[in-house]
Amino acid sequence: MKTLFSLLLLFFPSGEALTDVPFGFHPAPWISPDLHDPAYLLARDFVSQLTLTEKVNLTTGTGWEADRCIGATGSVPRLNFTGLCLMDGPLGVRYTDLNSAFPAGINAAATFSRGLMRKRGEALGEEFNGKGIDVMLGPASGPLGRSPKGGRNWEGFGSDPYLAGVGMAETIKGVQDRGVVACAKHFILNEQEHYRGSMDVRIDDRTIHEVYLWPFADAVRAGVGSVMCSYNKVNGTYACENEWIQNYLLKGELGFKGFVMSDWGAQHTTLGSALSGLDMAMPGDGGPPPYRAWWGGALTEAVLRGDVPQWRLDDMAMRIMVTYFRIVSNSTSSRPSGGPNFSAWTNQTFGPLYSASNTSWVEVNKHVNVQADHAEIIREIAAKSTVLLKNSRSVLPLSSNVSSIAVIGNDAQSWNPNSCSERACIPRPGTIAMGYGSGTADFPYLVSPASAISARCSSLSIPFYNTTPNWDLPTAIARASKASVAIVFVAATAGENFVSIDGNVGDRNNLTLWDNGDALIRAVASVNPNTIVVLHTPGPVLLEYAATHPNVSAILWAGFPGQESGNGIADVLFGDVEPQGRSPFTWAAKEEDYGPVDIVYKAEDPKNPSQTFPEGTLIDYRWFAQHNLTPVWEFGFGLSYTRFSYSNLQVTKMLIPEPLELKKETGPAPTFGTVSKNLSAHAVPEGFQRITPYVYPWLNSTTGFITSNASISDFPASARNGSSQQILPAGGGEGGNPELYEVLYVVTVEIENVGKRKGVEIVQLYIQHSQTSPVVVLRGFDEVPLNPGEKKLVALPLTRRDLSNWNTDSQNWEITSDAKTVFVGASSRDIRLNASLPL
Ligand SMILES: *[C@@H]1O[C@H](CO)[C@@H](O)[C@H](O)[C@H]1NC(C)=O
Ligand SMILES: *[C@@H]1O[C@H](CO)[C@@H](O)[C@H](O)[C@H]1NC(C)=O
Ligand SMILES: *[C@@H]1O[C@H](CO)[C@@H](O)[C@H](O)[C@H]1NC(C)=O
Ligand SMILES: *[C@@H]1O[C@H](CO)[C@@H](O)[C@H](O)[C@H]1NC(C)=O
Ligand SMILES: *[C@@H]1O[C@H](CO)[C@@H](O)[C@H](O)[C@H]1NC(C)=O
Ligand SMILES: *[C@@H]1O[C@H](CO)[C@@H](O)[C@H](O)[C@H]1NC(C)=O
Ligand SMILES: *[C@@H]1O[C@H](CO)[C@@H](O)[C@H](O)[C@H]1NC(C)=O
Ligand SMILES: *[C@@H]1O[C@H](CO)[C@@H](O)[C@H](O)[C@H]1NC(C)=O
Ligand SMILES: *[C@@H]1O[C@H](CO)[C@@H](O)[C@H](O)[C@H]1NC(C)=O
Ligand SMILES: *[C@@H]1O[C@H](CO)[C@@H](O)[C@H](O)[C@H]1NC(C)=O
Ligand SMILES: CC(=O)N[C@H]1CO[C@H](CO)[C@@H](O)[C@@H]1O
Ligand SMILES: CC(=O)N[C@H]1CO[C@H](CO)[C@@H](O)[C@@H]1O
Repeated sequence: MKTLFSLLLLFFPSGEALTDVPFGFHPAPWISPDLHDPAYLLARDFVSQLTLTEKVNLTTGTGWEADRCIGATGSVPRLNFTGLCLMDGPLGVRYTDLNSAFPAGINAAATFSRGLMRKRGEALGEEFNGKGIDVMLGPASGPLGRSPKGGRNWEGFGSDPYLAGVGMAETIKGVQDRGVVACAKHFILNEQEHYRGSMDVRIDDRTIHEVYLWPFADAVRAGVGSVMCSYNKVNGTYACENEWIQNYLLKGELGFKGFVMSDWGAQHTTLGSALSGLDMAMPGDGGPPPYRAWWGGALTEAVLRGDVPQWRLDDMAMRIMVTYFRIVSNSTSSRPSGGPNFSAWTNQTFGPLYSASNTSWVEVNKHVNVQADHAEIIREIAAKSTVLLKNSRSVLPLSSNVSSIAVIGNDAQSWNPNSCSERACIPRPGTIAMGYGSGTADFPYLVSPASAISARCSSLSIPFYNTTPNWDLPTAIARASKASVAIVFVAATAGENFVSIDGNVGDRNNLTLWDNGDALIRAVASVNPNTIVVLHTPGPVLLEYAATHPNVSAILWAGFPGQESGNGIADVLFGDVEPQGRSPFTWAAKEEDYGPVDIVYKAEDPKNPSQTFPEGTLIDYRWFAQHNLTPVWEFGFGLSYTRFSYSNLQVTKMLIPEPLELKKETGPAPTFGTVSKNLSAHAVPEGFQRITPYVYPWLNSTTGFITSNASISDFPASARNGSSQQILPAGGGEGGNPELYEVLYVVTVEIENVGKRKGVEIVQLYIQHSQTSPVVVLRGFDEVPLNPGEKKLVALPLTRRDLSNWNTDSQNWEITSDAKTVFVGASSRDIRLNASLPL
């Protein structure tokens, strides 16, 4: 442990060292040979034929805007391998046309429907595949949503790790089933946009395991092909250079077999990134001269110098190619050959193949329509993700007996939603259906609430009025007082820090509505007793006044529903779709109630911003439970148009299978082919025409090395050690030790629809790990459609992992001896039944 301790001191100089780590954080784990896996065999045959520079080409992007995609790797022309095309983002293909704009991840989460999450993933995969894209840069569970104001929370699946893990796994399976590699991002702790490029997040071992790493474990278990390391630092070291999170946690403990790519520009060194487990540098350029890249030619030099062992480079290449052969080239979806059939960098039909060099003008945009029938699933998710937060006097669903309807607010209106780049519009004359930044896509169209509701009204012969004055309250009041029902549409937005709206640099500056929204609600409610509020927001806003206002009869959160926004909300308002959305985050009465999780807007030391997470595992509803705080609406909350009763909770202990015989050691690191020591063999071939400013893998000089190897002394010898390594106790399979996923108990409960309408109940299962804490955590859910009077038995499995806590000493999951209770109910606070677990 002595060498380990000094290693820790070296890399975590001001952090607390772990004790008894059985396996250091070096070397970077390699994928073990799997001779039963056809993808492994194909990759082995392919990589074995590659020269050093060809291998390096696979690991390094060709540079920002060099090719047609957001990211593109080098190619291997000798073997007809065209390289990989990587594109944003998590809700649709960004920077192209004739694509769909799907509901955001936060809406997929709010459906609490594994089936809809999967279908959304499949449809996304079909669109990326149809454009000739190899890697979709999503889904995201980082940020997880520690702070409700986090700019990119809406791209992911809400602030509960269990729900986020399900969202990740279902999306990944859907996308990859359609022949596109998914990318789980951003790994890890990129919880805020302010200072994201330098923020040092200092996090304890238990919190990272039980909260932030959890959804990534589900992603790895689902077979995700790639992971994107994030911009921030973790315990003093940049994420993409961090041997603890990449070598130890991701590749060691979680057994990740795909490749790790850097976020765009998140790589900072040649050796640090290579030896800590990075496999692909994106976008490839941005490093120092002469190569203008941290990898490319600089990595070729590092391998020739021996600073990066051949096995490490070979493992990078294998991880990329196994993934490619497993997911892309084996796809049953027809994939046009020859790379993408669009360019991210121009909307014109003719344009440069090589955008940064403005050369090779061809028909670069084929304008392939990939939308198919995806509008249907988009509309279904838009409706089923709508969370009915309040419905007093049963004002909803609306029916033909309503004598008139007024729609009020900018946020209901039709407009050109693509009129501002990155969806960062101020002022915004129309409805909002996604956030801003790189997690966006261009809308093919956007159905506004006003147009959809107006169409409904005309078919039901209900007089319809529409007004837009967010700032002109007298007009809003005049209109609202004349209608029998007034529907107010209000919004807030959030996004990524490279664009700023109204001073919101990605993260929201406050938790109130934008554009005078609160005043508009109050004005309308002051005169109309059937005021319905619809919210398009990236997360919670402070709405206690509306929740308790007698004239605000209904409140619905519609999130960021995508292109079918208006149809989706109309389906719920008029009762064509039963509301089944449940809030994937907690709505506090006041901001302080969330705990010490505020965004660091102004760092004490702006050059070295750092952040601890003092709340530990207690984010969102867990914090409220621990501190006995009452939220306005809790995590998991959502009303229905009918009512459900819960009965007959039973816990069945399953047979505990024998522990699996795990391999205790890996084999030694394999190498594929040989690397010539002859420097001339790695020079640019004679007569090769460079495309400026492409990043290439070739040596700049054949007489000696140009880059410095000075920093190799920063690394312990273990960083280059390719001999057999111990397998971590919590490891041994994709997603960790396979035993963690064994079902130990099955919880059954009967649900009955005791109302007069059909409806969908979202049954939720929470676990209390220890009686000394009031905190319960989500560990299961199911979507249960029921007709009036119908009753169903629902079975919810509980795995070893679900019942475990992370033990920092043993570095393993452990079911503590504390008594544990199972709670089943309709939200994190609306618990209907409980039972103790027979341990
Ligand atoms: C391709 O997919 C088929 C069907 O799922 C599977 O049997 C086969 O092993 C896969 N091949 C590769 C190279 O992954
Ligand atoms: C590396 O990729 C670039 C860009 O695709 C290509 O021009 C070059 O020939 C490749 N180099 C090797 C060694 O294959
Ligand atoms: C590459 O493609 C060309 C043209 O289709 C073909 O003639 C050649 O055999 C291919 N080479 C390899 C190594 O597959
Ligand atoms: C990271 O820092 C935290 C807080 O200082 C500490 O508790 C934890 O042990 C550190 N992790 C590692 C791997 O050093
Ligand atoms: C392409 O068109 C979209 C939608 O109108 C627009 O948002 C985007 O800025 C355009 N991109 C370029 C490169 O002109
Ligand atoms: C790019 O090339 C085209 C065609 O050669 C030319 O018309 C255009 O001006 C160039 N654009 C820039 C920015 O150099
Ligand atoms: C309309 O009818 C429904 C039942 O169909 C009833 O619940 C609701 O209160 C009525 N609304 C109005 C405004 O009369
Ligand atoms: C909150 O931020 C939004 C957007 O910048 C702004 O419109 C609103 O006025 C702010 N709210 C308050 C109370 O300052
Ligand atoms: C509710 O609306 C009625 C008009 O129908 C109005 O008289 C009353 O003041 C409103 N209540 C509140 C609390 O604003
Ligand atoms: C080194 O490689 C170059 C180019 O491939 C070749 O011409 C030369 O003969 C090689 N030198 C030795 C010593 O093998
Ligand atoms: C590489 C690729 O995706 N090519 C397709 C682009 O779109 C045309 C249709 O216009 C297809 O024929 C290509 O196969
Ligand atoms: C140090 C060195 O040799 N740099 C060369 C690298 O290649 C570029 C372009 O080919 C030359 O301009 C540099 O002199």
